[in-house]
Amino acid sequence: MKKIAFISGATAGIGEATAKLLAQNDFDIIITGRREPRLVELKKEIEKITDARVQILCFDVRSKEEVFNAISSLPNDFKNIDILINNAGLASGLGAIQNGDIDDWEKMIDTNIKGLLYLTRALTPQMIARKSGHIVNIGSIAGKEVYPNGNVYCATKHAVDALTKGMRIDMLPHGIKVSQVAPGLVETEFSVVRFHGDKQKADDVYKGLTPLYAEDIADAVLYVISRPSHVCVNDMIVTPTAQANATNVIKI
Ligand code: NDP
Ligand code: 8X3
Repeated sequence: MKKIAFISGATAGIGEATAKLLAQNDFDIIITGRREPRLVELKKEIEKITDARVQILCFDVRSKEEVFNAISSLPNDFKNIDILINNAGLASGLGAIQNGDIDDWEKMIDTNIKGLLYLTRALTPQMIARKSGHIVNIGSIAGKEVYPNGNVYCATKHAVDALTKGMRIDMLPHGIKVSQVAPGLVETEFSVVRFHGDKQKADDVYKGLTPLYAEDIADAVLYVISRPSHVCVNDMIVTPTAQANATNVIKI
């Protein structure tokens, strides 16, 4: 029987690439996000090229009611989730704290921290009951270091870093692995979202370097979840070769 992977934020970027790669590597998948048409398209595309079973759940991770209702609506043959990939997240805005937009702050805190917590709370009891499971949190280089104007986004990713460590301790007696993959610059819809739809500003972030692509992080996730049962990758920081840390990037 195939393992079941639950991927939050599969309508774009890292989540979408991870869904495709896992489906091609013998996982059944649950794909989630707010944009239902994209989930429907992705399911069709994956079912055309693999024999994976694909289940769609459309909800907003910021709403605990939506999260818990979505999980309890899963059909019986999708209820035993082996792998939770907490990927849904965003940056909204980039600016000094004194000029910060409080709505942007709340969006990031509610999505990146509270959404991850709701999903983890909803899905760990069945993992504990089966004494098996793996949680992979998508953190960031911004969860390891702070960069100018990154303030609240960096804080949310530092929270993901801390939660990953805390969750690993809590899950230890239950035989459940907890890992983090922490990427540097990945060219996805991330910067378009950060700059509220300003495509030009978003493109400038990656201009002059070869960034990571979503597929590179999907590959890292697949590596993390396909280790033997006695091996747990705790943390994996992945940057483009042109990036040494959160602030040192070589552009041509
Ligand atoms: P994208 O914008 O391409 O994808 C973000 C995904 O998150 C979408 O599927 C989106 O789905 C989902 N999402 C956002 N908000 C919500 C919400 N409220 N409810 C449900 N789903 C939501 O960005 P990335 O693929 O780059 O980002 C994925 C993760 O990787 C994020 O956690 C991000 O912080 C992290 N990351 C990204 C880096 C980068 O440089 N790109 C580097 C380091 C980490 P929808 O809008 O349909 O709901
Ligand atoms: C996304 C990477 O450096 O743009 O988490 O914040 S960065």
